[in-house]
Amino acid sequence: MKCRKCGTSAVINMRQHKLALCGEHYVEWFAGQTERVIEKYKMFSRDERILVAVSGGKDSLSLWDVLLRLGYQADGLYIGLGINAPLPYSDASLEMTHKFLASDVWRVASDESRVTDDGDASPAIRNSQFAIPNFTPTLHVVDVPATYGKSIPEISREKMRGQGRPCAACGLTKRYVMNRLAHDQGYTVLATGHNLDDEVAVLFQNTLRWQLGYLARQAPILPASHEGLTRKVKPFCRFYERETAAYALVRGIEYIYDECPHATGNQMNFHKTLLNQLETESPGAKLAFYLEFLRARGEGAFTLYNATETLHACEICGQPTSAPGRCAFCRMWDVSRVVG
Ligand code: Q46
Ligand code: ZN
Ligand code: ZN
Repeated sequence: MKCRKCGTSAVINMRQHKLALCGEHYVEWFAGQTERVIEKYKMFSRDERILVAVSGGKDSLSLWDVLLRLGYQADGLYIGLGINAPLPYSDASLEMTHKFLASDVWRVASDESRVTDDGDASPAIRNSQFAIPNFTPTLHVVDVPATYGKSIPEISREKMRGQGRPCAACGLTKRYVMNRLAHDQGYTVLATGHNLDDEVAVLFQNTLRWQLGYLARQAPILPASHEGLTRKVKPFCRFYERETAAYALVRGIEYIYDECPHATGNQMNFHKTLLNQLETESPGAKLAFYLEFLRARGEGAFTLYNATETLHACEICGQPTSAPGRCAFCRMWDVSRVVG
């Protein structure tokens, strides 16, 4: 397979786009596509400070890398969940994140990092030059056990949430910490590395149960609906997982391959397997499912279910919450005064 642009050997063939590219042109195409998505959904501008949620995995580290190369002021947030059994997952993923920051891979040099209208990267991106001169990203680390006294598996066991899986406690804690830090540190936007496979699996799950409220809120951009909340964006929502993995590989980004041990056997992974079978039979099916959903959503198919709820300030931490009193986070963690 040859690169469509230069005829050298291709590193990836994207059947749904009928496009094969070599490493150099793939990295360029990937940055151009990311920029297009950011602009199409009006996610953020170069004047804003962006907080990228990083986990040490391929998606979040690739996202941080590409945003820096595109000239965005992107800092990182790593949340230590204290998941270190049976594998030292949290320790290893923090180490990968530090390694990325210490490496020079993200250090692009240029005073110009624009992507041209046809989606091609500027010569600056091609040459990997500094996107923002002298910009050094900050990594914020919030260690949950050190801050709140217990690891995620411990609090989950104690509160008996999530039928033996710590994911419910984990999701609630991560959402809270991200939002709180973004707000306290003055970030207007929080970017996550969710890829197309993630988004389609969630869409499939919500469709199977016709959870219309969830469908109404599933979007590449979720505006800050309330003071104290941050705009949430997913610039990789149109990339297949293999595309973000290929980007990390070509860019030489080291990342943690292991999934969180609690992800094994969960429903999301089962749905991903089903959807992969569909994709094999019909290349592009996942992308079409997602884009057609966004079209229907954009045409108002779920407007009825998009009610904006009245939020109250949590009496402990001040974060917005649906019911008066303590928010779900402060209740779960038995917080009686502001910590962190
Ligand atoms: S980290 Fe947390 Fe995931 Fe692990 S405990 Fe579950 S939710 S699986 S993305
Ligand atoms: Zn090429
Ligand atoms: Zn609270």
